[in-house]
Amino acid sequence: MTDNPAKIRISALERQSLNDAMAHAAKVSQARIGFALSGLSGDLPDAMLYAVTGGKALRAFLALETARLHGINPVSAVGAAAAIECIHAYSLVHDDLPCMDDDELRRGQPTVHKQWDEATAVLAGDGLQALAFELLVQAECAPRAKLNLLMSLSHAAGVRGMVGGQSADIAAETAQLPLDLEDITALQASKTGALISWAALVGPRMAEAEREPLSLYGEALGLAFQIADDLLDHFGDPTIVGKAVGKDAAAGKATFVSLLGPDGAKSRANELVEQACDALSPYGDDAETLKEAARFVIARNH
Ligand code: GRG
Repeated sequence: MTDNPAKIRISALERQSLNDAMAHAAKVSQARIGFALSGLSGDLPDAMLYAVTGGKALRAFLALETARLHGINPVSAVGAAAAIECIHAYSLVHDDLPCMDDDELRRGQPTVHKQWDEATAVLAGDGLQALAFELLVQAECAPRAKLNLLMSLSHAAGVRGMVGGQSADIAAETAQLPLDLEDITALQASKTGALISWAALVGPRMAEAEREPLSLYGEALGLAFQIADDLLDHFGDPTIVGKAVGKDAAAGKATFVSLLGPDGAKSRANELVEQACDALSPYGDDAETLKEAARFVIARNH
């Protein structure tokens, strides 16, 4: 995990299959984080590395693939891919804590506070959040593009995005608010959609290009992803999903499945995937791997 990703061979700007592109995104983003932590030892860096290992690396893939679509040198985009995986991993570590979802399993492994302790989990999340911005500062792009990436990531991760959405979710659950479809859509767009949308905009932001097509793609993808997550919580096998399931229904939470029913949720997810794929038409055949990713997001079993 301490390889310098600049030395990892990254294929030129050719399109790869989704499987290969996601495996590659996981490898180079983890290597970049490992390199940033090299020379450190102890529970904290170990817990940070543990937290960024074993996921699908969907967000890193989106960052690298949209950068490829815009002709960005892959080595230049690795910092952004690693940054978004750090923010995502921190959110999962904190979400699993006893004061939030109180989960013991994540990606089929003990959660960070179970493997170490709560203090280490809080600090590993904090360390990953700070590291994300360090990695982004080191990304290779024009100063104005970098400022845009930094500002938009702080919006996506913060009170206007993921943290704000998580807070609204907890408040609604605590007060047993009867959320409707519009409320849930807005809440999830912040809680899970904002990071996915940010990742999908890495390419046009680095290239200072038109953002509209990938903005539409990211929004539809983020919502489809959340509906699929609700369906996995409803129907999924915990040994395959890698975490506890059935928690939303047990807590009486309003979700896309409780509001639309399982069949309604599946057809809404299918519509969103179609919308996401349509948004990519300006990119032609070169966007086929991003289309595959949209179809994967609702077909996945973990
Ligand atoms: C605690 C600040 C803070 C925020 C938490 C995103 C979030 C907000 C909590 C995660 C809760 C959760 C499981 C939401 C469902 C969507 C989601 C982020 C699923 C996990 O993402 P994947 O499937 O994970 O991309 P992997 O393991 O593949 O990286």
